[in-house]
Amino acid sequence: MKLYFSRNINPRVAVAVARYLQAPVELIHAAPLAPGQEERFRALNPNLRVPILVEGDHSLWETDAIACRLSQLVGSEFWRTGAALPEMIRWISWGKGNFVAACDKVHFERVTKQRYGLGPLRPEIVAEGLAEFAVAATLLEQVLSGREWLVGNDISYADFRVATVLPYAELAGLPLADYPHVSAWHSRLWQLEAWRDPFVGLEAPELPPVRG
Ligand SMILES: N[C@@H](CCC(=O)N[C@@H](CS)C(=O)NCC(=O)O)C(=O)O
Repeated sequence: MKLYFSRNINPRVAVAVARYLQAPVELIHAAPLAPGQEERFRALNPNLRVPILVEGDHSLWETDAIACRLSQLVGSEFWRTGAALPEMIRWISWGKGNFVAACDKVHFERVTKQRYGLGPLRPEIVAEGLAEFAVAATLLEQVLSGREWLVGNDISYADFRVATVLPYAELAGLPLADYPHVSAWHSRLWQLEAWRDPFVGLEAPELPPVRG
């Protein structure tokens, strides 16, 4: 089984899941948008994005689906299967539309665009993202003041998913320190090598530097 990844934010989550679960996958760096790669990767993912999990002649894309499959493969409750499943889906869904979306809006302007030369930073979009970050982080701060993890008493995929952009928080200038419970939660995640350094030992070129 092969998991194609790059060092960008979504594949980072998928690799972290694979490592955390010690899933039996071969981790292979890929760049589906690079010249000459399109034809090969379009067959695996018509969106030309990573991560992609290839199992026999079946390819699965979307980080959440891959996390679900890997957890299923190793028989873990990291992806909840019982009564807590709706709760986990709630956080994945909220994260995508709110906290991760806000982080990503700022990260895209300040980091992704500057890495790949995708045009000048738009200050009004950064301001909008920071305002949305404040709203979402305030909610998260309240929730995490009463517990260590988002779902029940143990870590779940929801923690990885909601934290998608946080490894790049400093680079993106996200004011995480203003939210001590959110910071403490991310510090707990950071204690896991799989989250802190998912790419350790892998052959994978560094991302282009952030310019400007
Ligand atoms: N919704 C998809 C998004 C996948 C995506 O946008 N992947 C980006 C990285 S974050 C990508 O493949 N970019 C090209 C690359 O990294 O080479 C998911 O959750 O997996």
